[in-house]
Amino acid sequence: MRATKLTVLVLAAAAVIGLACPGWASDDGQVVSIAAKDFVAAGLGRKGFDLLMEKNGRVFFVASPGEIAALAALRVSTVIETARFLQQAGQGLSAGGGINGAFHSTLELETDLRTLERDHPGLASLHEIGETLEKRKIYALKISDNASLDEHEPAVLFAGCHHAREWISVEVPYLFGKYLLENYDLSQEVRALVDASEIWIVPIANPDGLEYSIHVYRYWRKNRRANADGTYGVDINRNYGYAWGSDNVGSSGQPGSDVYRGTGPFSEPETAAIRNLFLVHDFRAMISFHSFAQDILFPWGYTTDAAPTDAELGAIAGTMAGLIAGVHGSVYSYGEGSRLLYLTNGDTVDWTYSIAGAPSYTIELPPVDIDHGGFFNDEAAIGAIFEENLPAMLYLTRYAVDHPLSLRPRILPLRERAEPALVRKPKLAARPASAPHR
Ligand code: 0X9
Ligand code: CA
Ligand code: ZN
Repeated sequence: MRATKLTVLVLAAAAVIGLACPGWASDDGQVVSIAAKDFVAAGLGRKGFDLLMEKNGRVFFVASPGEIAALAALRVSTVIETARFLQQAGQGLSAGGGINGAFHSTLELETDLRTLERDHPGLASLHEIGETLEKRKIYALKISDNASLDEHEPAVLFAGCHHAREWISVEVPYLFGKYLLENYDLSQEVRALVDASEIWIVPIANPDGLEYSIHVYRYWRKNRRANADGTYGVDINRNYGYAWGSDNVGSSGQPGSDVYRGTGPFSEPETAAIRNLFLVHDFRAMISFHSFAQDILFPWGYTTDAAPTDAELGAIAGTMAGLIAGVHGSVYSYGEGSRLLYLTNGDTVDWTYSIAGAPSYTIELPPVDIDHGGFFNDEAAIGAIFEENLPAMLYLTRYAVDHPLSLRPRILPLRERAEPALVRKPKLAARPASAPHR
């Protein structure tokens, strides 16, 4: 395994301020920052720099003396940040990961999902639920007793990586699947849950975006749709069919925007794949993992009005937050997405909730803020982040098994269940147009 970014940071910083550090020469590198707009304009996203983070509109990375000289020759204004980073590292900055490091690429995930299926015949079956614009497969791992049979059991969905740069969101659902399979024979609780349900795991909803984030531009968020105006990408978390495009605050009609909603609801293969999966099974709950903020968000996203089952959504979220805090003490806030964070329309959980009131959550994984690494999780922290989410995932699965949605079928008329692309025009929510998007 490669050295974590944090190690690189500390070593680089130590070299600069003259600490004894065997094997590290002072000319090995500096932590530098460049204004994000200059970084993009100069095409630096394609240069393979060892990226660390983006903060306050600046991109931070490690550069060798030769690279610093090359940047100067390009007339890109570059600030040496090494000493400041050493101070922050001492305060627990977590900016690790490597240029994919212990995180999964799409190929690594495919290999690992196939291994899980092979090692657990009868309990795991791997499904290709869609194909992306760049012809990558979108995979769903189904975990159940008699996994190859459709036994019409209550289903739960755990998805990751709607947003390309949120690498930790791949690992938590993947590790949940691995945990269930490896503990089926060891744990009464796991066995009972797996026997009673279908647990569907889609660790990478946006494989094209993830590969772009790994190989070209670490901060890429959207998919890789070639838009009509020459820009790239649709925000997969603004392309679902409920309240799609209901205003220009919760999503954008500008193709170059990071929250571009696409040309129509479910215009993208990634959202269509999740829709087609969700509509043919009895899904009773779901979590879509994102990062970062340590939040548990529930519908609605498109309006600050309370959802029909707001009290139930909040109670489940509160229980999950308590379970998470009980593991390593991490505090995850919870509330309606539109109120706790900002308005979104066309997001995943509004749509899954709209089908029949399935309790649906966006979990924003650690870190809590940009000062603790933003989209960069230390690869050494992957296990702890999974561990703290495990009881919440088990709880939500048990809840789904115990609570059929037929108890409250009136959230949307049935005809809208049958025709998911049908958009009900919600009333516009009053909100300042300045809400920031991450
Ligand atoms: O903006 C998003 O899609 C999610 N946040 S992220 O930083 N991962 O991009 C939040 C979606 C949750 N819904 C609402 N906040 N309404
Ligand atoms: Ca089964
Ligand atoms: Zn996200």
